[in-house]
Amino acid sequence: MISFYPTVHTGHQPQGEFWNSRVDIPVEVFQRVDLIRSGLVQSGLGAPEAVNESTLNGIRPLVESVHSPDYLSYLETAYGRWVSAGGDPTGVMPFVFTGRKMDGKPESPLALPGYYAFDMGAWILPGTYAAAAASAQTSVHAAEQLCQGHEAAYALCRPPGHHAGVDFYGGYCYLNNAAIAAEYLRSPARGRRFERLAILDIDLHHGNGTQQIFYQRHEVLVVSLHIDPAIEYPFFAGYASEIGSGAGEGFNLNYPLPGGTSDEDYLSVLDKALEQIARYDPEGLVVSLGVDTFAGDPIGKLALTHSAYPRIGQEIAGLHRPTLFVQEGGYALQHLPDLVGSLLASFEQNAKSS
Ligand code: Q9C
Ligand code: ZN
Repeated sequence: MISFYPTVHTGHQPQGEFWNSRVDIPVEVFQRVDLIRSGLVQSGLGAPEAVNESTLNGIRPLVESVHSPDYLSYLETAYGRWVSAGGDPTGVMPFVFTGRKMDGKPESPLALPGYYAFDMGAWILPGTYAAAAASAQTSVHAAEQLCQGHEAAYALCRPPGHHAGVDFYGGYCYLNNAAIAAEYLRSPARGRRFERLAILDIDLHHGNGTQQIFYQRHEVLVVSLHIDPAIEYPFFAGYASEIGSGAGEGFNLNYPLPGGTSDEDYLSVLDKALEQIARYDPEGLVVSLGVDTFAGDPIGKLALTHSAYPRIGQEIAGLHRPTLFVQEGGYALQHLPDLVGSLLASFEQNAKSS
């Protein structure tokens, strides 16, 4: 399977994440990229191609069809403004929040993170914007391959994207790579077009950013399987009652899962989700591929075993749609090569043989 990875991402290495009254050791580490790269090779998928861009040059209008220009220029300038205003060089992070309780828009660079971030876990460092831009470029390179006639492609994105919305960030995510790729597929610079699209999000966590971006639209069906937000991050979105609104009503489907969900239970819910996607009959599919559903994941609470992942790949292949895989989470470092590699290899095998 043709695949791509970003080279400019190691300048983004937050030293921590606020969680439960502590600063936790980060799990979204730069080593994830090289580990997954080796998994692709070991699984016989071939080595991914390097993406060397570190700006949004060439894709800015596309990215602005997902994120607001105001938000993008904030991300780009946040670290410099923070430090000039006396912010601690450890990283840009919010400590007073807007939202349901207050909705002013401050100008202080020390307050702005609380306007754009919804949690204290996605710090902004000097290299964060370049890394996020490189990650978005990676997803676009992979999407291009579908427009040029490939049946599948994989974007090894880091940082991940599905928690980032039109003008907010959080959950290790700054730019929504899957949403950007989806917009590219819907109106490519050249080649085949995929106007009716489905996004299937199988990361452990609910993709609240992706949900928000497409909530009022029916041309992109968003379907997500994730741990019940009543018990796990992101807590404030991902409930089954969130079905889309306006023209998008009925085009957002959430499947919250109980803690400890097993392979069999997960696969039967995935089956239902795929049936819904088949009914929608999209021209193409974008998979937000997180493998933090694995039992051994350090922050996960589902109980999938290794053998679930090839089965997931096989089930997705059964849709018979041009498919773009975009990497999201997954933090069990020693297992990442196998989890990602086996899912993609099984997808490829089953897509060919049927
Ligand atoms: N101590 C993604 O998987 N914090 N984001 C978990 C860790 C937030 C996950 C607690 C998890 C965000 C892309
Ligand atoms: Zn996740």
